[in-house]
Amino acid sequence: MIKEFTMSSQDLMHLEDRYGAHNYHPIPVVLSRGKGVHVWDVEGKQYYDFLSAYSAVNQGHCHPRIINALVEQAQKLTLTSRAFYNDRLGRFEKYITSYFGYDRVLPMNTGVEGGETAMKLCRKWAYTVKGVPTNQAKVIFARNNFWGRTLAAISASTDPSSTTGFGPFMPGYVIIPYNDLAALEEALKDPNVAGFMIEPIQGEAGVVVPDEGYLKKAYELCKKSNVLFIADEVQTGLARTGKMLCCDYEGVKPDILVLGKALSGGVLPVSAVLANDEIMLTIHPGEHGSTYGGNPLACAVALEALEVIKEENLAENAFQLGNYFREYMQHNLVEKTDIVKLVRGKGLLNAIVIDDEEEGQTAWQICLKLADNGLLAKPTHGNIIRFAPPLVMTLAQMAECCEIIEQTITDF
Ligand code: IF1
Repeated sequence: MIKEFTMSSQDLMHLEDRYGAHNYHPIPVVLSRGKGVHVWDVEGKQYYDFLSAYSAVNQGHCHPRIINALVEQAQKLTLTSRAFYNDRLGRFEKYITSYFGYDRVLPMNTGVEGGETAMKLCRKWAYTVKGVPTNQAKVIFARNNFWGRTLAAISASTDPSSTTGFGPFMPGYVIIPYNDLAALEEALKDPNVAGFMIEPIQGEAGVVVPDEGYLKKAYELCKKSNVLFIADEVQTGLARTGKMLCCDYEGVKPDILVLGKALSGGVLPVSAVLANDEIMLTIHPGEHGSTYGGNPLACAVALEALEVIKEENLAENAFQLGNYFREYMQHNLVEKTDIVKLVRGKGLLNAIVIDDEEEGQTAWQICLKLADNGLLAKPTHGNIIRFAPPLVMTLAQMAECCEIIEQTITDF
């Protein structure tokens, strides 16, 4: 252990600035501890966490059961690679496939690896099952999608900050407007389309909720054209939106389901792609994988993280508290101030849209004031502030946080 000497937030921010890549612009808060819905900075100031590491700590920071699973397994066996079997993977595979109702799972690490895996499965299925001519498969995405930072992921992006300076891009992509069934119907006329990958709610785009029935209709259009419906539930999944999966609101069962983030309760990167045999078995030994994919530590942690979601009824809690949050914001900010234009979301994935001329400045300033007032949130896309606390929050805590948000914004 390197000899620890106390460093201030300023010192630590300077270290990151001097020695780290400048690929982020964080809120100037330096965190050193987390527990449940709270995090503390190095000076000991307590905050409510309303970002939840972008929905990776749905179970709350350092959930005791998940940490115990981590520590216990870490003292036995952490990584074997898939060159050998291990005694955690099969148990995890059985558990998660019955948990979501699929034949099989392909375990990976980050959310974007889950998306890449879904893309490879979709293309492989197109060539070997659907009969699309080799290297002609196309995948449809919605404008303003976000599924990660790899070259395949940003090739689907319509956000210049994700794409500028990183070309050339992956071919075989079709981009249509989100929440537009006519555009989807038109795009599906191409017989070489293999899949449609969609976020049930667009997170990064600013918590954009599609019309009621969009997912169901989109799924049906895909089935009519023998195209795979791929749900990217990396951010919306695992109880975040008030159901176990956001697709559950419309009874849609994706052909390929991508999970990540809270799959490990924010303890280490774990992602997973679920599908039935016809799709999953198109990939054969040696055709896909990853050093850490399905490692025993990840499996032990993810199994516990999934159990916690069910046993603590996190979806139901998110559903109830989400209604409280949106009603409170609607009555006390949208209807009473001209600074908050609207509130939107499902469960505990919500955002408010700030009416600000100087693009994004006000939202940023509000988030700095929220931090001063003990609540952490961060703007996405300039004038939108996402509010997504851990799903273990109590109603009393939510009420307190709504007052903090209201007070901070009305003081503006
Ligand atoms: C960062 C955004 C959110 C995702 C969906 C796949 C991934 C993500 C729907 C890839 C990741 C993260 C990335 C993180 C911030 C956060 C984010 F602002 F970047 F876009 F949540 F909205 N599908 N989203 O949201 O998962 O590879 O990151 O594990 O700092 O880049 P990943």
